[in-house]
Amino acid sequence: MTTVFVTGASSGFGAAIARRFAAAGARVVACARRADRLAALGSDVLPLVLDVRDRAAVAAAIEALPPSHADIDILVNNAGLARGLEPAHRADLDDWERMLDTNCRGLIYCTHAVLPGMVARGRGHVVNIGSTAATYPYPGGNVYGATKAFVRQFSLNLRSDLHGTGVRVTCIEPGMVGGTEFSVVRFGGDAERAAQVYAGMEPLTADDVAEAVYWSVAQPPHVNVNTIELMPVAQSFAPFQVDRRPR
Ligand code: NDP
Ligand code: 8X3
Repeated sequence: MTTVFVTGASSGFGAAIARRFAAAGARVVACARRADRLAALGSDVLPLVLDVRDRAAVAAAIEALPPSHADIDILVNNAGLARGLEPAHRADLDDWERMLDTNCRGLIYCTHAVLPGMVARGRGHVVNIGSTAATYPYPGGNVYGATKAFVRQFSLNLRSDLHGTGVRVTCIEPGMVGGTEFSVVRFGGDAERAAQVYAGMEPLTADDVAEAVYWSVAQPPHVNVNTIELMPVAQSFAPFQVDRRPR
């Protein structure tokens, strides 16, 4: 039976990914900070209360997994967040640090703890949740987009390091996804402002992302899906901004 470790599983994509794998018969370890939300995933899932920003706690928690769940086959590094949408010159430095600590440091702590076991077993799959924000800048995206560019480049570099080990790496890069807490968190709990982000358009859903994760993992062992970028049909590209003010 496959063992899957999903970070950020108390909400949004992580909860959908945990449910998707549990429904397919996998053993799932679901990690996040909110225990009550993890418990709601049901008894098929092993809840793990963990703040991925805590380097020592991450190493200790993975070391202390029960033998039934200790050999992680699939690590889904999903825990992450955006804070603020201010231009860089007005942004809150605490917000920037929190994004770096969660989206970059948390992801490398989990990866570092899990990889040696995968390599020793000669199989495994690390799936990192990036974002279209890694590739396409937008006003106010500043550090959030930069953290997701880190996620993409780290994923590609992992592939180089893991060459010949049998361990696969995939980066999933969604555009706008509704129905999660992402925008509420970004706007500091302002649910009304968060709802405006998705007003009048049909975003992707957490289940769409979970399906992309599941599909990438379900490919035969000789296939490595490097990157999947997906967007809602209602989202596409705009031209560059040009400053035409008279000088
Ligand atoms: P949610 O806010 O709904 O979920 C985020 C999850 O991360 C929660 O379960 C939260 O749990 C967990 N989390 C946050 N901080 C920590 C931490 N320090 N330690 C452990 N868990 C943590 O957002 P989404 O599901 O929308 O986002 C999931 C991922 O997808 C993020 O990495 C996000 O950047 C990315 N993404 C989101 C998109 C979107 O449009 N929604 C598009 C592209 C990428 P808890 O608070 O209980 O710890
Ligand atoms: C989340 C998508 O466009 O809000 O990664 O940055 S976006």
